[in-house]
Amino acid sequence: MKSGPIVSVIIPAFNEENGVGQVIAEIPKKLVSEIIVVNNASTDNTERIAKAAGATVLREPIAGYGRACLKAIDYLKKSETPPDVVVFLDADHSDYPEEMEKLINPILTNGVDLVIGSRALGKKESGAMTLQQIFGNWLATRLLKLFYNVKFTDLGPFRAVRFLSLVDLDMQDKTYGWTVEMQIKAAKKKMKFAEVPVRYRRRIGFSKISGTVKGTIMAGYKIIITILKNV
Ligand SMILES: Nc1nc2c(ncn2[C@@H]2O[C@H](COP(=O)(O)OP(=O)(O)O)[C@@H](O)[C@H]2O)c(=O)[nH]1
Ligand SMILES: [Mg+2]
Repeated sequence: MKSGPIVSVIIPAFNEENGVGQVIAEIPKKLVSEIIVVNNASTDNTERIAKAAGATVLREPIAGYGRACLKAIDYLKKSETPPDVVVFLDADHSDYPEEMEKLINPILTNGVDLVIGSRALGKKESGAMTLQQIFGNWLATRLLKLFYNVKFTDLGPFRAVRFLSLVDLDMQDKTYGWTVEMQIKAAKKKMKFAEVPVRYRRRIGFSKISGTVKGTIMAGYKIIITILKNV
């Protein structure tokens, strides 16, 4: 049984039967108390595989990345032993779960509230991100500087946040605006944030967002709207 700070990992997953088991297997178990996979209306074996790999599985029947994350936060709020730190991680094996410790450490040792794993600062496998995605993240982070005067280099999904700060952020976005909303609100609340370089590789399985025209346009649109509406 793990002692010390309580760390929970939240993995939103929509049809990730080929990736989710490996992602869970690669999470450093000595750091983590609970791995929560939110099955977002998958039609494949995501849920069975996540359970077999040892995760707690929650179900969110309505699609949406943010909605799935909110489901897990609600669950943690009701827990008798709420975590000290929450880590968000995608189910597609693009991130390197073994890098989790460097996301968590600034929170545990340095009073940081939010740590973003930056793919812009880290090493990306060729083809791991589309050009539109790289450009979109660059543009979004420029706008964050312009409107909120904060310096981020990425809106990456792999991130750690102090649980009490996360609750204080009162997250609302149900879909693709989720990551940028968190960064904007942390900036507005003058929370202490940091970035650490993370590596990024080609996903297992098919992209639902950046790899599709519809997903790219919807995500780009939602991210820009979220930046503008919070100013
Ligand atoms: N909960 C939920 N997760 C989703 C949805 N769409 C994608 N995901 C998950 O969000 C993560 C990122 O999606 P992905 O397709 O890899 O997008 P990309 O990284 O932008 O190409 C993966 O873990 C997906 O399973 C959705 O509608 N709901
Ligand atoms: Mg992905």
